[in-house]
Amino acid sequence: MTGTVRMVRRARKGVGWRALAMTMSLLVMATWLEPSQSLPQGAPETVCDTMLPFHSGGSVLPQNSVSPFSVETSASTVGQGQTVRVDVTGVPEGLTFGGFMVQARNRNPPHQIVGQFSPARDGTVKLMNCENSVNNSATHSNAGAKPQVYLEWQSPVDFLGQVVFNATIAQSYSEFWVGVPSNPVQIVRRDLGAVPLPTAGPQPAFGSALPTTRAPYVPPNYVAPSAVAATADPFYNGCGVSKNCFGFPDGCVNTKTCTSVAAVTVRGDIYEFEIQSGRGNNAAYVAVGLSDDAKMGEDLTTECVPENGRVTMYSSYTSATPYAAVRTSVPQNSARLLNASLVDGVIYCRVARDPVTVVKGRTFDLRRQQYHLLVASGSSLKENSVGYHDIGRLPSGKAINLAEVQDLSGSSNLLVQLHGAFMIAAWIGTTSLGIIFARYFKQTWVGSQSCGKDQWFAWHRLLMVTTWSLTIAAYILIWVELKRAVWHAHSIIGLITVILCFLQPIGALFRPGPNDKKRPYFNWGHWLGGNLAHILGIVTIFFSVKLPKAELPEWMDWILVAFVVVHVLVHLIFSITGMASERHLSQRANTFQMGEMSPHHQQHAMRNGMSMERKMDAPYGAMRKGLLGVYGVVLVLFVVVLILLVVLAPIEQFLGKS
Ligand code: HEM
Ligand SMILES: *[C@@H]1O[C@H](CO)[C@@H](O)[C@H](O)[C@H]1NC(C)=O
Ligand SMILES: *[C@@H]1O[C@H](CO)[C@@H](O)[C@H](O)[C@H]1NC(C)=O
Ligand SMILES: CC(=O)N[C@H]1CO[C@H](CO)[C@@H](O)[C@@H]1O
Repeated sequence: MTGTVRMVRRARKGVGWRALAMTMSLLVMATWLEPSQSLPQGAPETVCDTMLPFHSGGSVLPQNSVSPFSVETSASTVGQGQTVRVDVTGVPEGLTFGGFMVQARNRNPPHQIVGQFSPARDGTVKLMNCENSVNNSATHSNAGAKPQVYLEWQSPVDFLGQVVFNATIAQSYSEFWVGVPSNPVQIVRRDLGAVPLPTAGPQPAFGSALPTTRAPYVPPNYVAPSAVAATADPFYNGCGVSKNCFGFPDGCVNTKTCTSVAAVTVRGDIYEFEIQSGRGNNAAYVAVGLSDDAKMGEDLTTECVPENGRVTMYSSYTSATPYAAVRTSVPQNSARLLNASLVDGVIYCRVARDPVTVVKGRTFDLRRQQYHLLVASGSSLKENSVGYHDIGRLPSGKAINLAEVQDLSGSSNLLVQLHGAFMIAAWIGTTSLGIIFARYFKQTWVGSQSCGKDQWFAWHRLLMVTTWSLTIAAYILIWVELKRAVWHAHSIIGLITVILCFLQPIGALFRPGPNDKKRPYFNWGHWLGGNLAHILGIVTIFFSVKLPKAELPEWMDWILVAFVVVHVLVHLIFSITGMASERHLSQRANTFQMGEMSPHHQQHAMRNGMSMERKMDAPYGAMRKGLLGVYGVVLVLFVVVLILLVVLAPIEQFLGKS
């Protein structure tokens, strides 16, 4: 063999080296392809490892171009110990090759060779023993030109995960490609997903090199290997080409990194749904829904749930209030589970659904109607149902005819997020501060005015006008989003808050003068309305955490509790300093007994908080201002964190849960 290489190398320098090399190529290939001839113990470790045909020291290098040959498998999922057909073919149909070597390797480190090729009945395929295992690599026994080779490979019984068939294919002596990969094949537990060899199309005797005229076998979802990253998840094969794919977070189909993803393939009247949960998010179920409004409720869903070591499929009909997915209302035979697997916590299933299903008198006709796709998954189950979709949920932005393959993006939650953000800014932020100004700062900054009004009043009015505007805007936004009234705790208490808030400034506009007899009624009513609205507003925000649409984390409750604690503490401190300052004031009044005012007059002035207090700040003004400053900063922090939770919802997608 060394001699041959030296001859070739020498010939290379000559003018007619190519012709000579061609003549030699058969001989050289035979050396490589017949390891038993040159090396009685089988191919050396180096060939098993490098898959390079020649010990040429680099004189003939593999081609850098995309291989014109591809390695295709009859299935992308196979049970342990079961058989898959592996085909090596030219991509322009009929392109022939002389030599090849194929082995299946674990797609993940340590990338060991796995499985076993079955011996060919007609002897056209030679099997090799690499890494001390029997028949785990295949090469061919004659170097004659062939358009394709069919191999049969048995998956190992002690392996779960993805394997890739890796091939070296030589078109001629000087032109060969190394590391030509197949699409990954998932090996799953046998009881969960076993894919038989395809029955469609001619079933050639395996292991045989066929005559040039035979059409190559092309799997239904064939994607040229060069178009698929070697590390790609096979779920995404054919997305946007032969199937509609949709998942969350939005845009994840393009990056092949979905937390949950669904795909629909339509072949005539066959509606096939695939769903898959993400790696590492411990889903208890993954579901795909058909919805005509992109909102939760009245959707036909298909759920895949691992139960007792196997994946089971259910159909449900959802309702939004109360949030539920009910199995009893859907005929469970309207869909059939074709395949399923659970590997490393990743749920996968493939389901065929009837084109027409009637649920509670409502017809889901997949041929005639358009639907939003809805993907959801959660980490818990309920009795005879699935738990809340805490891992995530996303409806597609538009309704589609399922048979029409297109790019789908998620529906925007912008209006809900603006509603939540505005309400938080208003009821956690401006209202809290505005109330503090009105209650504790009437005797601070006395004499200094802003726009002809006392400081406290100017601030109170500015903050409350902001609350009012944000609240009305947020209410309009949620109406635009929902286009109808909904009745649950959040919406009912929220509506009362909105009405109270709406009325407050109208009442204030018509308030009686400061010395009017009816003034105390206004003061009392305005105080009650304002504080009631504030309390109800915060309660409403507590209820928003439970809304499916808001997609908020449950621990947001703790941030709200922290806010309430801080707010109550601040009230307490202001009240205590207020009482202290009052005592101080009455002492001062006593020392001025001999002053220009009669004691009676002084007491009267104090009780009314009028003339005297208007002239100068009450004591501890600096402390009040300091506390106000600190509270202002703390409020801004609360508002920013809560708004981020609302705007980035579901926040889990940013916290590494996906
Ligand atoms: C004081 C604060 C809040 C008030 C007064 C309020 C008020 C309301 C009202 C009145 C509705 C019902 C609208 C209708 O019937 O058409 C509603 C719905 C809604 N609100 Fe709020 N809201 C507040 C805070 C929030 C927050 C912080 C969020 C968080 C994102 C939020 C999310 C929602 C959602 C998702 C809905 C629709 C519920 C559904 O789909 O059934 N709200 N809100
Ligand atoms: C390995 O392949 C050879 C033929 O190449 C066959 O005779 C032998 O039985 C196979 N061994 C196993 C364990 O399948
Ligand atoms: C295929 O084998 C070659 C040579 O051993 C190696 O460099 C390459 O990484 C392998 N590719 C895959 C997908 O396993
Ligand atoms: C476990 C399971 O449902 N396996 C199925 C996989 O799909 C083929 C058809 O494509 C069925 O025949 C298997 O029963």
